[in-house]
Parts: sequence; C-alpha cells; structure tokens
Amino acid sequence: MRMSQSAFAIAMAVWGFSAGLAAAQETTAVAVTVKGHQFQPAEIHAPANKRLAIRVKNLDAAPMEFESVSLRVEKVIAPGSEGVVNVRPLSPGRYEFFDDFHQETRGTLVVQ
Ligand SMILES: [Cu+2]
Repeated sequence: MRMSQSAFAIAMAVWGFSAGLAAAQETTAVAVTVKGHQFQPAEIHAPANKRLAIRVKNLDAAPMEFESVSLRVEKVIAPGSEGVVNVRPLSPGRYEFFDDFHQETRGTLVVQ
C-alpha cells in the first residue's frame, strides 16, 4: 500500500470509529409507569445500539425497585416519584425487568 493510501485508510478507520461512537452516545428516552404494582405498558420498545434512559414513574404508595438482571441495572424509586435508569447500547432482543420489592410486577424491554 502506498503512503497516501495507508493515510487514507487510517483516516477512514478513525472517521468510522468516531461515527460509531457518536451513534452509541445518542441517548433514547423510554418511559414506563408503575401503578397498582403493574408496569404500564408491560412491554416497552427501544432501538438497538443506542444508549437508553428509561424514565420510571412510581405512582404507587410503596417504594419500588426497578431491576433487571440482563440489563444489569437496579434503582429504588420512592412512592409518587420518578427516576431515570441509564442502560448501555443493546443488541436486539427481549430484556426482562421487574420490581425487586414486588417480584410479581414484571415487564419486558423489546430492543429492535
Ligand atoms: Cu434489587
């Protein structure tokens, strides 16, 4: 490879890497509410390969803990309060989440 070609290849690699990084750094907001120990909606949707900010609103009179083993997150949310759970860019798939204080309260994040 001649010098100019390798310099071009390196420039393109750096550009591609930065573009990928910028895409991953874009954050998509997703919202879910808890009421009567039920997630509403019980299934939320989000794009793949984007950082997510899941806004969880707890409308119940009891504290809840938004938790997911596959997403590797947990956050306690006080009654009548809300919290934001930050999630890394994900591959397409289904990711279960639940209220760790009321384990029957379950939902799914569908990433596509
Ligand atoms: Cu927990």
